Amino acid sequence: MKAVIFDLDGVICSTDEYHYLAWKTLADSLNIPFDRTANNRLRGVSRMASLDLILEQYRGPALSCVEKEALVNRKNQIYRESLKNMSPQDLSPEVRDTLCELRARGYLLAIGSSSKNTPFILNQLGLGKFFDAVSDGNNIKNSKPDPEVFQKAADFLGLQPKDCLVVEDALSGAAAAHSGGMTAACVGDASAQGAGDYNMSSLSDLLKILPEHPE
Ligand code: B16
Ligand code: MG
Repeated sequence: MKAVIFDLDGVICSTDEYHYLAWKTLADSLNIPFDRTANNRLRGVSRMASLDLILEQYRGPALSCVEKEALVNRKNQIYRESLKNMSPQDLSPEVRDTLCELRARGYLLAIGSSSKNTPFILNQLGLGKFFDAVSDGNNIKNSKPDPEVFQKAADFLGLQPKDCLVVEDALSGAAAAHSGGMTAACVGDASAQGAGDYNMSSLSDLLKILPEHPE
């Protein structure tokens, strides 16, 4: 491994909870049952694909594309509101120390996130210029489980997929890594479901998986 490509929401930061709360507000307003278990299906999935998953339980009149667009915009407004107060203090010491140690060992570090809010979140966390490459929802056509976001991250780093370890909390993200020819180390829901080549109890386990020097 020469590089580590990190998912953002649910790996670098806990914005997955803000996604959940924003979708929950929207689902409640449409009388759609939605809970944390249902939310796990949305991890790593694009905004519109997430809405489509939620609408599987919708029993109201058919929605037009314009109405669906308005719904995802509303969700994003609620979500962005919760990001406003994020600061570098929201970066956990474990995440910060793990990133710094991996960099000190000589690994390249990248982001591979489905989120179009990635640049804003990285800036809020004080990580705007930290990563060697950022591939996110703004530079892809196909969201996870398609491997595009990770393949672009590897391209940006000038590396082959086999040189990259992907860190993910989503089943869709682990599947994306595998179909892109990459190894997956998982935390959270994806780890609990055994989706990774490595299923970690927390992010700092990366320091046990990856050798002291890139090979
Ligand atoms: P946005 P990740 C994903 O980010 C989230 O897991 C998923 O819940 C969200 O719908 C998707 O980004 C799009 O996010 O609405 O901010 O563009 O986990 O790939 O970092
Ligand atoms: Mg995630």
